[in-house]
Amino acid sequence: MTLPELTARVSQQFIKIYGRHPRWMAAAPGRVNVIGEHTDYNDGFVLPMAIERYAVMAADKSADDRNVIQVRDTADGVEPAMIDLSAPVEPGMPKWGNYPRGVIAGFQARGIKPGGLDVLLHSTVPLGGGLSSSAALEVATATLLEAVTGKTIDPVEKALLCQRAEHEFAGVPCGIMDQFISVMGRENHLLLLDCRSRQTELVPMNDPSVALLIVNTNVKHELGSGEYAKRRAQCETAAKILGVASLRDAEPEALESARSKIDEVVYRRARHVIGEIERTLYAAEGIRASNWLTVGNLMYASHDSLRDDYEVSCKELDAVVEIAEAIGVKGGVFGCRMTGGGFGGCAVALVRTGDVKVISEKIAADYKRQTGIEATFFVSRPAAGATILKG
Ligand code: GAF
Repeated sequence: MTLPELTARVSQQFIKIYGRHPRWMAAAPGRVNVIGEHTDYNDGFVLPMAIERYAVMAADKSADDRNVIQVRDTADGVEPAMIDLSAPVEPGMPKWGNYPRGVIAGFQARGIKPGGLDVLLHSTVPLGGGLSSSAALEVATATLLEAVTGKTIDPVEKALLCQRAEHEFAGVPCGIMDQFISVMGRENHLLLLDCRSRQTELVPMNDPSVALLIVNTNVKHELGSGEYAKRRAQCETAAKILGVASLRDAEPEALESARSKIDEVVYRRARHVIGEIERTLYAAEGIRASNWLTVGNLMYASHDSLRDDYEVSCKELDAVVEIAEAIGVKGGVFGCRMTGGGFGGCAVALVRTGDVKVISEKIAADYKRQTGIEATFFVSRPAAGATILKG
């Protein structure tokens, strides 16, 4: 469904649920990371793109003038989040409401007061798919509040406000990639983001002969499980031992010379990060030059490193990548890797556009045979970042 179609549909649903037209609407996309995984919180580089899957929010002033933001979800059986603005906003139940809560608290902290609202949320970003459904929800909330209050926040500040919501209200010590791309995505471009300087460079990705095929293993990924925080801590330990501010500053040779002083697991974590930062820069060069073989090989190398050194893959993601690799360039696959935090969720494959259907069918059949699970597939062009749709 295109964004205008989605907008019309959510507007209709708002009318059905609240009995009047929405006055404001906003959307923010999910993302797929082409390469640069677990590098953002190490001050490294990432290369994501926004996808044509969105969290859409529609709103009107609260019907009964209460100082409460009520957020309903269009999905059946989801408990609404009631966010009372008469006291400082804090984490609470239902848990999903902590994403909008955290963003509203961020606006309050800046002295921006949205007042009571009736809000409807509809998201087409698969939940737990590693495609940043939570960042899309945070950024959609922030964009909606910008529309409601007429106060625009600088894009970098806005992404950081949403990241803080995730840290403080959802308890996930994430990096800055997901919120940045959801705010700053551009149609037909990947975003090369330097997570240290926060400088961004748009990398054109508009060659119609290739496509990014997203394969959802339909194994849910959970970042709150503690493994993510553990990886972050291991990276900090490695940086400390190497005497650098972050792994961005570590040379591969320095890591090798220090190997005997470093715990074996911590050593492998650092090896992934240092290698991945380098691969990301090479991949950006490859994309600029439409050198799809090189980009594809870097994607495979990234996956191997995430599986063996960083240990954030799972057997289902490995199965998808192995099937894709077996199809090979002859069958139209240049490269494939897990994408996002890991432990389930999606893989992303760089494929020849004309072969998308055959490749999807082959992966679906072999994956089902190996795991008993139905995978789901979609292709997305690089999409634009968050936008005010109405108001
Ligand atoms: C998750 C986090 F939210 C990101 O900040 C990033 O670290 C990613 O995992 C791994 O690259 O999506």
